[in-house]
Amino acid sequence: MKRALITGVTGQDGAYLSQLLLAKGYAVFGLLRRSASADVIAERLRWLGIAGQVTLVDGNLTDISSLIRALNETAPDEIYNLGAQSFVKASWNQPLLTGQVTAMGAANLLEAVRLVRPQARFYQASSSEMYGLIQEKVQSEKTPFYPRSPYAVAKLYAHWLTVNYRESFGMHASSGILFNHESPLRGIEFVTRKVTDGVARIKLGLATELAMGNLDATRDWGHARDYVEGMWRMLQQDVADDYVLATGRTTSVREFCRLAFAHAGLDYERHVKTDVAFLRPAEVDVLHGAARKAREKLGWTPATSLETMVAEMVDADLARHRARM
Ligand code: NDP
Ligand code: GDR
Repeated sequence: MKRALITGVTGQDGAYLSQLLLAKGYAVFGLLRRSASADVIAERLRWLGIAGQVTLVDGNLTDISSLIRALNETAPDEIYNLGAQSFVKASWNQPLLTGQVTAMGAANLLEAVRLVRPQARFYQASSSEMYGLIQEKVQSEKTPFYPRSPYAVAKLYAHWLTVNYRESFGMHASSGILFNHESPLRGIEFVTRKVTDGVARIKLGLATELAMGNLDATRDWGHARDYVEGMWRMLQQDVADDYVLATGRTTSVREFCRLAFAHAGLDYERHVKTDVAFLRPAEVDVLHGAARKAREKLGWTPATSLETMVAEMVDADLARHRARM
């Protein structure tokens, strides 16, 4: 039985990745940072019905001693570093924390792995945000980076350190440059989930308006369930490498709103307002990925269309709100 350790196990991707690895017969361990709200800790794992099957290990990416202890305790064959301060907008208000967790956290983990579990395979959750002010119309592994937020700068450090540990120490360390991926388990502050939750509240008469930021930004949105499959495939290769995962379709926030409201029989133009509070000091206007390498080398293609995902997310938020009424 293979053993996997996931940092960020309580997040969106951690939950779907746990589900995938459990279905493949892995023993799954998840790093859990201590919280005062212990009752909501495993909410996403519970939502997928797998909370009891993931063994949670105490630790924090900012504390290398806890990472060394977790690696010794769990003896993983595969390590997935998904833990991060992952909300781009918050990274301007908490740039140092973002650096400590998202950049130095990856350094702590890579170093702990090198010291106590060098034979394990390592996955780093890199991001399309690293392309930022895009240098090519469609972004691939060869596109130069131009990060536009403290978050993206931190991710770029972690990305290059992963490449460097592979090249310096021969570690099986891969970096997945993933474009935005969403699901009903997406954090409520991210745009897609904010919209689908807003649609549900308006549909059920709990609200009338939804205040949004830049509606003209475009993103290449896929489903998290498909993307965790790509992460796993990267670690099954004989040789570690870096891969883009994307759908190859880019859609504006405005169009996402239109689709989500329409799924509930609503007209977004009647409800969506713009509010400068949701604008960012520097915006990433367009992201549009090319996942050709992943398709050719990993046999990976995204299975879920944007329309199917929007419908799943709106329906899940309607069900959540109805259950509370
Ligand atoms: P989430 O924000 O849902 O989850 C982040 C996870 O990191 C949570 O489990 C959180 O724990 C954990 N975490 C935060 N700080 C620490 C810390 N100091 N020590 C240990 N764990 C910590 O992110 P996603 O699941 O959406 O994304 C997973 C990873 O992939 C992230 O690294 C993200 O930056 C990256 N990424 C995501 C993309 C996307 O579109 N979703 C695209 C590209 C990259 P807690 O529950 O305690 O807060
Ligand atoms: P992003 O995701 O910054 O791409 O990072 P987010 O959903 O927060 O924003 C996407 C785009 O939507 C615009 N936008 C709004 N965003 C939010 N959150 N709230 C709003 O009201 C709103 N209105 C418009 C934003 O300006 C932006 O252009 C996500 C995270 O998961 C990262 O961790 C990950 O690395 C990248 O995706 C790939």
